[in-house]
Amino acid sequence: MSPNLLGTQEPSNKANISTLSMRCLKGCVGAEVQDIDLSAEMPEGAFDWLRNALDRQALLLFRGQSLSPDDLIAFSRKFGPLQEVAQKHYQMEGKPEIYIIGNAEEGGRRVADKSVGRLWHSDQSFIQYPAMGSVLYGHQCPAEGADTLFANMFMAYDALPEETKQRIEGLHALHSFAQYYELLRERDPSQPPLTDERRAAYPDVVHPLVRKHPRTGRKALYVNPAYATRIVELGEAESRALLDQLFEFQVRDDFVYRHKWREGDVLFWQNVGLLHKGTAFDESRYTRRMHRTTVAALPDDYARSLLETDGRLVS
Ligand SMILES: O=C(O)CCC(=O)C(=O)O
Ligand SMILES: [Fe+2]
Repeated sequence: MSPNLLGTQEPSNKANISTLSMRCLKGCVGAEVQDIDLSAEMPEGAFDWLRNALDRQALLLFRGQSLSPDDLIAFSRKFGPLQEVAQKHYQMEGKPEIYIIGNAEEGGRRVADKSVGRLWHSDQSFIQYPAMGSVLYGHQCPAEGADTLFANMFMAYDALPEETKQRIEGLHALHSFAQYYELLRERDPSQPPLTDERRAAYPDVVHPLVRKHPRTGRKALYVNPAYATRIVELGEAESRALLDQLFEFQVRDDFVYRHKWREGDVLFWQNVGLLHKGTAFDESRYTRRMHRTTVAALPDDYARSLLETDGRLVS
């Protein structure tokens, strides 16, 4: 029996991908994919099936996985080249593709980033060409706390009043790594001040408030409170008011799924259509160790994600 699809009756490793199935997670904010072992070679057709599912569902959950760092890298790489993250400090030794998140220590030294992702955000919206998606693997998970919240921005966009949809089409927000870093330091004073070098490496960038998925064409509300600082076309007060309104709207309960981690869970999300944030846990009682990879966007994806009405030229 093929090791690729647990429970399949297929005699060869060209398992029939119709055995893959999905079930909605809370009102289809995301979906759980069943009967697949991500450490095994993928059966024919499974990659396209998964890619398609990710494009449409924005968040995929796979439970019961057992992934070595190399397995995680190999699985993630099927979806695009992997990127290193800005926080070089917490890359896995010898495997810079893996970013370690949590409070785990090795030899008395903390090797995991414990303050990342605690505000609603879309990964890498502070750079011009944000990554396509991220894969997060629960290697060691606290028995309570440390849930991750996900908000579906396709659903949020669809639910906006028609008048707001019209108002925001054609508007752009400034996204700032420096602002995020300051917010982070307010929460975790052990973070060193932002160096001039890092500030220069991540200058503010501009993204439209509405992007569409580069393959499905579905529109998403693309803004988040961690990085977006102001709307470039509006005056300060108007910009603040609209941002606050959107920030509140976009994380309404209808669009949010709370994931309670079990060891062996893998979550794969795409960044155009999803916001997420981590939550606290009792660090004196529990160890958390998550392994994350970051899948780069294909070169033309950003251009394809702009609305036809967006007047900007993208090189
Ligand atoms: O810690 C978490 O649950 C979320 C971390 C996060 O934001 C990420 O992996 O991109
Ligand atoms: Fe994140």
